[in-house]
Amino acid sequence: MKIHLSLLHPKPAGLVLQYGTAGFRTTARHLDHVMFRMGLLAALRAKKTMSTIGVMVTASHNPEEDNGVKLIDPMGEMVAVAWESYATQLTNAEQDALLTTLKDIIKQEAISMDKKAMVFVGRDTRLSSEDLSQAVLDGVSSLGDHSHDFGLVTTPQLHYLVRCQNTNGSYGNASLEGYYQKLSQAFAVKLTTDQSPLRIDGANGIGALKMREMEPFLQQRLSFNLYNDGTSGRLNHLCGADYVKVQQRSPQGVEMVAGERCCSFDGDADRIVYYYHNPQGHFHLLDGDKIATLISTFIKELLTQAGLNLQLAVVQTAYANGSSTHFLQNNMKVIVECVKTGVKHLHHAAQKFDIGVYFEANGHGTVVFSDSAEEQIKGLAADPSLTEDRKSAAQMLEDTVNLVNQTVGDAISDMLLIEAVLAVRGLSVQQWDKIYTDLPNRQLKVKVADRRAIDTTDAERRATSPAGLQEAIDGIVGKYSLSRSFVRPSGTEDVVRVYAEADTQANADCLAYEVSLAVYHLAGGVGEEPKPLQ
Ligand code: 16G
Ligand code: MG
Repeated sequence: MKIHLSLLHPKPAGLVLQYGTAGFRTTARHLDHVMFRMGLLAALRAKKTMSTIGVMVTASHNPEEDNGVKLIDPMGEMVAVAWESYATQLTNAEQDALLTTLKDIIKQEAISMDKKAMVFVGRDTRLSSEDLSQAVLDGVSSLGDHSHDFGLVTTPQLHYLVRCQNTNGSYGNASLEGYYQKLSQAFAVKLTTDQSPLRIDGANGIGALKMREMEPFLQQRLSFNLYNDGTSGRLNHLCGADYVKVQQRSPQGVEMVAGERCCSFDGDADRIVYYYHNPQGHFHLLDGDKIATLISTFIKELLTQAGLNLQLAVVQTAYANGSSTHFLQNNMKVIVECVKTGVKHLHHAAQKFDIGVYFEANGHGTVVFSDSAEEQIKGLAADPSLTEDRKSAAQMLEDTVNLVNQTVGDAISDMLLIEAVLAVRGLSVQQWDKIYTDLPNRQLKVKVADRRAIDTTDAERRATSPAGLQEAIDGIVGKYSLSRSFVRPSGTEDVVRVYAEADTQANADCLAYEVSLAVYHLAGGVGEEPKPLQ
């Protein structure tokens, strides 16, 4: 290894960072050495798996000044959990211990160093991303390995490219053109003429750029207007999926017209939420739960129509609105599974089924098909003996398989699928919204001295420590109707998160406040005591 190259990307002594729920994420100033070292680690992972590995430089919905990095495994999924700790070790090794740490990993994983590895690198539109991705490339080349710099891409595009490369093109062509072609061909629907143009908030990020790039491939099959396209506004500032979801309001820079549907991407385009204003100007959000319901209902109906007996499940987290879970289980009769927060948990749970639809309420999600489900769908779509009805359902299922980015949640692909479902079913955004009514809910955060004081079980729905906290929450929840509340330590911020839902907004607010207070008192709250919401 040309270890001297690491001196060009020195680690600030004493700085300690943790590979969090979705990789490293912090102020861009602290990330140069991290990127170099993730280049090293990606090359090792590529040697170990004898496949191409991806490194995406992005801090998603965080402010412009931050940055981060995500590692992508051979099939386009997030890097294996066991390697997250190597990432942390390598990042935190002081300069003089870097080589030893690297050698330890090589030994522990019995990596043969003689074969050349390939690493794909991509980045978002942040100012810092160009230099930081150069640091990744330097890391790869210091081990004598090869890299391909895709430059500006969305996170899901890089996931797609990695999977294409490792499946010899059977998933698609490993180029951006291949991505646009695959998706636009699958988006074969003729949109009904009464659909107004979709308003897309690009969060002033990479998603906007890539929508522009995709436009010619869609050949006017989707009529859309792009806002916050990065030409003037700041990345994620008062716009984007996270802002819209958390603030429960439309982003700045988007002209809202009553009844017309809008959607927002996040800063690296792996999340999407929809929304509209009703005639009174009230904001209505269609989050990941609404999206999961729309997509799973569509797939379930197609399976029935096609006469295919495949097991369909929806995977959610504790944040899923209780109404959505109730609707899916009781009305749609689909299997619903609840897992811990974080895309990797949802993705793995979804892979256990023939067809797994997973979404976090925040708008990150996709559909995964087992190999056998894909084969059955493709076989049926090509069967000449089918009745028209079954044939059309089978073909629509086949288009769905090709339209979704099965590697990870993808705002562009999700948007096209949603638009296709709305068009095929002739649904307006209001009709989609009415499939079920969300329970009013509230999310709060509480600062505590050490958030590790909180331990949870049952997919984060119950707290096992500190002692007495769960009993306190149960007592408070019991005072409200249709109520539910849970607390969990954040994986991305130094806070404890509180979620509450109840029959009315006022009750959800009171419940969230009371539970916050219990956390504050029982889990070592610091700073000001939580205050009631007005
Ligand atoms: C990360 C996760 C997201 C999760 C969020 C929770 C990925 C790619 N992203 O952004 O899925 O919802 O963390 O944040 O896994 P929290 O732990 O701070 O609540
Ligand atoms: Mg994101």
